Amino acid sequence: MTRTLRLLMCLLLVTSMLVGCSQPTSDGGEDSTPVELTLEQRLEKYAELGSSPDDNYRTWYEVFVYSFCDANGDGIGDLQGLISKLDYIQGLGFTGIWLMPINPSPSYHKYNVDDYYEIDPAYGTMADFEQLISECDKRGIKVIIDLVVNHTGYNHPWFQEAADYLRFLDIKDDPDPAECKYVEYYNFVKEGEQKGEAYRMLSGSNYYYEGQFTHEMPDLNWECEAMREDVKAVMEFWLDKGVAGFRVDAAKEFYTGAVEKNVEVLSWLQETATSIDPDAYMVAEVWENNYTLIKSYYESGFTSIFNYPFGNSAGKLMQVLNGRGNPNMVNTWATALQTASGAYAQANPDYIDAPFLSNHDVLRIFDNVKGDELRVKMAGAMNLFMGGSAFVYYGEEIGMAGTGASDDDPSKRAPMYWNTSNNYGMTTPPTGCKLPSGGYPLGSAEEQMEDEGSVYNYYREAIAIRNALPMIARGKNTAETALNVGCVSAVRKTWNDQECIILMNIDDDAAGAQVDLSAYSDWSLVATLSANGEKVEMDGTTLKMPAYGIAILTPSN
Ligand SMILES: [Ca+2]
Ligand SMILES: [Ca+2]
Repeated sequence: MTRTLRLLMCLLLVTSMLVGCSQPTSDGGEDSTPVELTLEQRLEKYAELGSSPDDNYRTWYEVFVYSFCDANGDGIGDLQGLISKLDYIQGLGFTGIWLMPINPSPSYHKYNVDDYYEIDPAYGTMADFEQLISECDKRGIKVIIDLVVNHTGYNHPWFQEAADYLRFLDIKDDPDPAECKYVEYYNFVKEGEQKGEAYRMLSGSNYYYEGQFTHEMPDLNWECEAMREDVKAVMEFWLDKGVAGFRVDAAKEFYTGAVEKNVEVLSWLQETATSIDPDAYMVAEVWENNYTLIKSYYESGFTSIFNYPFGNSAGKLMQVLNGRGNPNMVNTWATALQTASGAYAQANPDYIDAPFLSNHDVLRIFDNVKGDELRVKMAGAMNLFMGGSAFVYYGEEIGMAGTGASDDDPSKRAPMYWNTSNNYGMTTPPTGCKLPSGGYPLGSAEEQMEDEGSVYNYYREAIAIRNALPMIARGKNTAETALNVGCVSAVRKTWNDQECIILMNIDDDAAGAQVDLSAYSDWSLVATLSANGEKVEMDGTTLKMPAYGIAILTPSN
């Protein structure tokens, strides 16, 4: 069969399917026996359904380079390894990559930066980074990098110069920034002076310095204008290299315990970034579980703040998902989404939500749902359909197992499970990392790519739907309470003149998931997503959803 003929037949199939599922009020006519589409045909269908603008509402993939893919065989992931996996990332539909720190650092995680202008030699060279950006450009993928400026590394020349200066300073003299400007870059206090919490002794001196996280991470002083100018120069450097923006680390700790001052720093970072590149995308880590606090931080005008109140093991998403079978819990999903996103928009009308399920600091989704594949998938779709710029932590798209109860950081940053043979590309676990005692029940990336029912392919389809219907990411969320039936939760998304309604059966049972759509006769079923392979179907005016089934309606033309 020629390629053209195959394409034509595929188009015919797609067209017949689109007709077949276009009317929720089907009365059993000629379309009552819909043609079953393969995954590839469904993806084709979604690609034709619509597309998303090239803006900052993207689907981001968080990569820990160390554990992602090793190209040169030394066991440590590197930029060339990442480049070799760009087709994989693009194949899933991602349009953005967030790189955890790539600057030189003595630690495996690299959150203690010793040089903001270089690439850690274990990861590669600046030429590798430039190649990465150019390869991403070809694939429509933007790259943001971690901007770690609550603190530097202990070995950073700014800190070392300041430390040496203080060590040789006569005990009766006060530090003079004219002699060493870096003494103002950090928060030093003299022995005997009042100091806050988390101050650490500077060896060989009479001084202490603030180090909120560890002694290897001295906190920067945001009162210091010269320090801010240096941070601006760092941002200029990387935006000039072609990064699309920054993920701002530990924004709650710029001034620990002082929200208003942190908000001011975020405003400054946002304004500085957009003064360099008007399209720069900024997302901040503010680890607060209360949405009203996140709202306070949005008053900075910052574009995106990770939605901790919904993500993470304690977040709303996990509460609702693990409250399955309990309509009272499930029915809070849509209203909570409406309330939180409404509050964020009130604080910053231009905000872009930044939902996530997990990241390098928290347990993997597999652990949070005790390895239940259906809930791994459902969590993925709930995250991707919340709206905003959705973030996916590497390995989440294959439901990679973590170590369960083990709460240490290295175990949350385990090698990406590419294949069962543990050879090409697989990295060596960081020191202290415990691998899952039960192995990887959902399989490797390679295995899952061959299986239409895998978590991997579920993610592909969910992201394809998200990309096809731009109002999913960009729309205002409203609870469609009339359709909150049993454990079905319904959210309406409104963006310009486009709308959709997303219905989710957040339950491991199909019995309660029959939704009467007779009042929605001018809406059409345009997309469905099944976690267990059973179909989401219209039966007359009744929408029937399997366990963890999802249906999306748009107004009929
Ligand atoms: Ca390597
Ligand atoms: Ca700080």
